[in-house]
Amino acid sequence: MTDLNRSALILVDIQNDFLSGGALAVPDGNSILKPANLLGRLSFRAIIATQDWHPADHCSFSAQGGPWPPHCVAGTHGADLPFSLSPAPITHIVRKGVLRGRDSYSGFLDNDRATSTGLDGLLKGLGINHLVICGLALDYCVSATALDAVQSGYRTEIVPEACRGIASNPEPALEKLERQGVTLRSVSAF
Ligand code: VGL
Ligand code: ZN
Repeated sequence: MTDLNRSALILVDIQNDFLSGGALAVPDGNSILKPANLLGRLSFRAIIATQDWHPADHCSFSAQGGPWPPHCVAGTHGADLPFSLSPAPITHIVRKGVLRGRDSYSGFLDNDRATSTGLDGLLKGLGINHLVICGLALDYCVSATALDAVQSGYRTEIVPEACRGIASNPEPALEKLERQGVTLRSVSAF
């Protein structure tokens, strides 16, 4: 059992719109809920949920020329965490993509790479040096968050069974993450 005292669990964008029936549903996304809830029972120093949290006219939406259907509009059911994700252990919420003109796949930095969400400062303030990351979508927000975590100096682990991607084959995303210094760790290895 690892000492989780200086570790945080990062639950990336586990939101209704990325789950079954949502506006941008990730295939098989609901199967991450059970392993994510299991991880949430471990004694992490912090459990941080990121939320994609867009204004209704966000630049990433197709009506504004962006790549995605409207999703995770601030304050709507689609942007909420699902009831099936046990909210009790979540200690902090970090919202991203909150401004109309810029998107943020990573939980750390907006896609312009210039503006921070505040997550790094939050973690540093808590004395955290190790992150365990899971969520949706593996090939977008989970990957971007994990790569920034490595860049920011955290020991970074991904739990593959608690992630699903928009692409059906997770291997390319997982291989890229491993090449960049992310460790893959199964739920059963905690
Ligand atoms: C995401 C596409 C658009 C994600 C967010 O959470 O992976 N993907 N916005
Ligand atoms: Zn988004």
